[in-house]
Amino acid sequence: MQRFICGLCLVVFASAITVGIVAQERKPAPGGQVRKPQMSDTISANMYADNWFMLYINGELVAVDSIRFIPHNVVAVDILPSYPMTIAVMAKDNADPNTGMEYANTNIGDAGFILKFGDGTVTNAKWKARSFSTGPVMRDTKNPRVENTPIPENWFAIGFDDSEWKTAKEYTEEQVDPKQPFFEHDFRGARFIWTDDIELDNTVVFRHVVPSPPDGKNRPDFSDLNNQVPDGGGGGGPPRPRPPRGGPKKPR
Ligand SMILES: [Ca+2]
Ligand SMILES: [Ca+2]
Repeated sequence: MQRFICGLCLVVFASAITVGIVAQERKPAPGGQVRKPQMSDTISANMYADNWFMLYINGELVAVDSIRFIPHNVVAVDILPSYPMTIAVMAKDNADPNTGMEYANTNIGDAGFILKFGDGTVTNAKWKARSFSTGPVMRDTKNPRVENTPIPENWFAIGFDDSEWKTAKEYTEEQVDPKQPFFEHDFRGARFIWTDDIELDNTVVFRHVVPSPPDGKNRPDFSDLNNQVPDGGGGGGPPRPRPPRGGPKKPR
């Protein structure tokens, strides 16, 4: 009987080894194995818009200014870079959609946008810029009106053709007059940009392609991660039992 049990143990042991080998052989992912990205793979992204913006990177929505118009704020987020990196920003000045003016149609407001990423990407006159809403036309504040151009549906797409667009114009810090949060974040080397008319152009789209990391640092590309089994396996094990909702039932 004892010999029989030992024999069974050997069979089970050998089976376990075989299963282990098979599991090891199945581990590599099709198309090569990558490690899971860490926070150390991310870079910071700092943006300041006078007055509001939304940011797309490689066709995906990455950040939306959390404050519609005022107070002026900095939006700082972590991003996982992948190159070439297509950046598309829609920025808006605080302006009434019917008059192009702000503060109950008493003022022609001015605008401005600046961005810096931790890889050295900065806004400057190399970016493309186009206005899609301008007003008050001819600076006529007595009879203010706005001229709108339809914004192309795929303005944020990687392959969008902006070859006919003009480049952005750089503005000085004095011209834009950023408020305090701007000075609490790193924007060194970045320039404020807008179209040629920082007062009347109220809805503007910027586009820029970063072909490779400006700081020259070699970074893994995690953009295809969802199609690979990362190093260490893809799952987190079986799902944990969840506590019942609402707690224990009360007696009626
Ligand atoms: Ca304006
Ligand atoms: Ca403004």
